[in-house]
Amino acid sequence: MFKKFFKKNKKEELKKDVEEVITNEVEKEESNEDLVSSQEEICVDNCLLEEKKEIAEEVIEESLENDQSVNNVEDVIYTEEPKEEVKESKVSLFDRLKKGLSKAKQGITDRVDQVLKSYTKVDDELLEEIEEILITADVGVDTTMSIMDKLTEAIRNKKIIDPQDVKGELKLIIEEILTNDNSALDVSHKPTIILMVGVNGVGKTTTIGKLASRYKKEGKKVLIAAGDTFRAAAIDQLEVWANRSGVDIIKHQEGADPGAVIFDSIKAAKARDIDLLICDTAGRLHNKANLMNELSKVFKIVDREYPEAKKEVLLVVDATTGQNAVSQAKSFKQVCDITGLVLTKLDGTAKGGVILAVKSEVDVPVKLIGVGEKIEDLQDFDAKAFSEALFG
Ligand SMILES: Nc1nc2c(ncn2[C@@H]2O[C@H](COP(=O)(O)OP(=O)(O)OP(=O)(O)O)[C@@H](O)[C@H]2O)c(=O)[nH]1
Ligand SMILES: [Mg+2]
Repeated sequence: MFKKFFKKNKKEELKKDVEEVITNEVEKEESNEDLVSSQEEICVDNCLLEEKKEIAEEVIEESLENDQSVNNVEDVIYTEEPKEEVKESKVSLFDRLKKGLSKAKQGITDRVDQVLKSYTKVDDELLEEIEEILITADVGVDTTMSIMDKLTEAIRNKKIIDPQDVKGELKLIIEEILTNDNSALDVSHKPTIILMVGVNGVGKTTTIGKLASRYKKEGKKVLIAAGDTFRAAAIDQLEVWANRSGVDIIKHQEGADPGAVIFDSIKAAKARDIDLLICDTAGRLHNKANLMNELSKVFKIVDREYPEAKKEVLLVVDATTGQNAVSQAKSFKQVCDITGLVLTKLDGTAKGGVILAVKSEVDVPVKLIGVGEKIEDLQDFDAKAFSEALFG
């Protein structure tokens, strides 16, 4: 009894020591920012430090369990290296994001850098140039105006006189616009149904394939529904993704009623005790009104037949279409209860600023971003990592 109490106290004490060493390391890392490390390196290093902390805590726990003493926590922290694959996954996710955003970086931050370098003081002319960059990067007029108001205010309040300090402020404002408490795609509820909507060609089917594969790997029972019965080959295309990710698909013939496909899929999901049902929908019908009517019917069926499921309606928009993405989001919002946005093809455009316009003008959180065609190129949206990648 006494021994147990002693062990518990010792464990808490050692964990506190670990926390202290790691916090010091993080602070050291961040204060080095301008000298030796890029933002990217800091972010990666901080992930690794977090990993080191967890490993050290595990080692301490195990040692105490086996009655081995731990005299120096630093020895544990610096000798136990994170596993290679952990290092690899943390590094490559951020690298992928950075690589995927390289065009957007050229279109926004590299241009801002050039402007800031050519000025010796912060004046109206400099601000006008930044405004122009934002507009041409598809940030949208309203959002640009709001960013510029905030930037001017920050410059005034913080008495910024060096053009180089403007970049940091701009980064903070952009991060704030993109931050949303609800940005994580949460599929932990059982069952969850995801309805993927959006006009043709934006990346709905590809995103479904990527998500199915991700959640299957996480051990979930996933089913996909071929709700796009309009476009020839849409069903086959989804089936290819289903086979690739090893999940089942419910499909009807081309031209069938999409409502019936969704109805059958829900029935199958219940019978097979599915965790996650992901439904494809058509991107194009004979006209826009038809498309919206059909979607409304599908939503009614879901509400009626699957009330126990948590519903996620993800609107997919293609970043390369610029301001069109904003108008699409606005019209879909009128008929669908959109719970999140998926912005695809960010890797293919220098005008990545559209993410700001969509987020602030439509007021729906961006939950996922596509930065390439590979499965790993669909990432959970993280405002901080996004702005680090864009500005770093
Ligand atoms: N570069 C890049 N390409 C992407 C991304 N997401 C999707 N694509 C490509 O975009 C094209 C269209 O994708 P689909 O998934 O077929 O689009 P959809 O919305 O299902 O289109 P419809 O079925 O016609 O309504 C494909 O060639 C995809 O490989 C991305 O994040 N980056
Ligand atoms: Mg499709």
